[in-house]
Amino acid sequence: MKTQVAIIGAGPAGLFLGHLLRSEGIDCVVIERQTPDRVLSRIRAGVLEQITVGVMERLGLDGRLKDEGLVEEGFNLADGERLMRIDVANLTGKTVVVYGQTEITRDLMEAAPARGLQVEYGVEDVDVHAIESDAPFVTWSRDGAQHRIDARFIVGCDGFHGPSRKAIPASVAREFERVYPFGWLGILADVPPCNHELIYANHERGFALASMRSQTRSRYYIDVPLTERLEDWPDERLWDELAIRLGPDAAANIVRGPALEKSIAPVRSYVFEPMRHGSLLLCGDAAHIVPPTGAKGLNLAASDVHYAAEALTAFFKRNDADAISHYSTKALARVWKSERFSWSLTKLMHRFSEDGPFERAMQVAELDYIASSKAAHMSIADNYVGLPV
Ligand code: RFL
Ligand code: PHB
Repeated sequence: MKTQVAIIGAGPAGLFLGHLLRSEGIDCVVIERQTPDRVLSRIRAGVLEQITVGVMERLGLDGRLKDEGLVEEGFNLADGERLMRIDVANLTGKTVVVYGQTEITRDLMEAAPARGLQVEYGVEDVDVHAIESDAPFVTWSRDGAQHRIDARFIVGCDGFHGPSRKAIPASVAREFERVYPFGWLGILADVPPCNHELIYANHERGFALASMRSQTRSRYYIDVPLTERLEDWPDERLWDELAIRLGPDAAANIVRGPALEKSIAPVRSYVFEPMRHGSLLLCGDAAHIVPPTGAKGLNLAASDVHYAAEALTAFFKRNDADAISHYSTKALARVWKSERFSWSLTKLMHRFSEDGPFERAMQVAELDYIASSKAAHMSIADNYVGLPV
């Protein structure tokens, strides 16, 4: 098979890119290891910046997002008894939207056939070849049959564990990594949220987050040591812990219900440079991971794809290769800013096992500063709502 762009991975990055390229009349094929049901069963992001909403609008696939998404004008930081509201809308003139990653993926997946976007699910043994040439190709298999896709570019949208990044030679690559000593234990339940805006809480027993998917579906997290197992956390224990960590006001409004999903996600900061080598570009989690504090991961995937689609469009429609050569630098500039924000909010809102009284005093001083400074509120709001692309 021959195409212009071969895309590996049909998560949000791969599907966004496939749709954007098709809307420009560029040929592409997406290949995905999992089945559609498996892709849709992964419960992940929930908070969308303007960039992500904007991509859905541009594709004309924002109907359900507009109807069902919850527009959020602010969010809260809690520290013991204190609750600070960051008035994002008034400070920045912008808002974020609560709409699950699962729903975005479903909207993109369902629109694919009608828009001529070919997605091959259930592929195995994906390998990328000849990325330092102008004729790279991807090989894969399914049900014992071998397949090959010849393309002008390959885009790795295959998440943190995918094969694309590994194809870039170690001699040109740099990796930056911070692994945190805890994971996020999340619960999804069909109960109304305890608050109409998100609450990030730093309690002496640890971190907690109250989030939501809709007026009737809630998403909560706490941090747990990496040694913890899901079996240690029956629903009731998790609800009890959330009630303590989120504080009495939120606890009074928590409605408990059986878990629809419960999982522990590792917390990591990671950046791979460069995000392009030869004819291979990387987008989303394939190139970087942020800790979930601040909700930046999916949104970064959307901004990478925005730059990549722009560069590929310039190449195929105007014969202009400049944007391809600048893709990595442009994308990384925004990636590093989101990495910084996610890391600083993680440091501010979690209790680290290695920290002592000094580090806690630093957290209190920073929270005191935020409480008393409009400039600090502004900076947090500016980052939370999403930096410009
Ligand atoms: P994905 O979603 O991991 O998709 C990659 C796809 O590639 C496929 N794949 C392969 N396909 C073919 N061959 C192979 N060999 C392959 N190997 C892998 C995979 O099956 C998959 O379908 O990466 P993508 O598209 O870059 O999207 C990134 C986002 O998923 C991620 O950044 C966010 O979910 C992070 N994140 C959040 N981001 C936000 O912006 N806001 C949030 O509120 C938010 N909350 C979260 C999160 C991530 C979490 N977890 C579980 C890590 C909350 C959690 C708990
Ligand atoms: C979520 O709703 O899943 C969510 C919200 C905010 C975050 C992370 C995850 O920072």
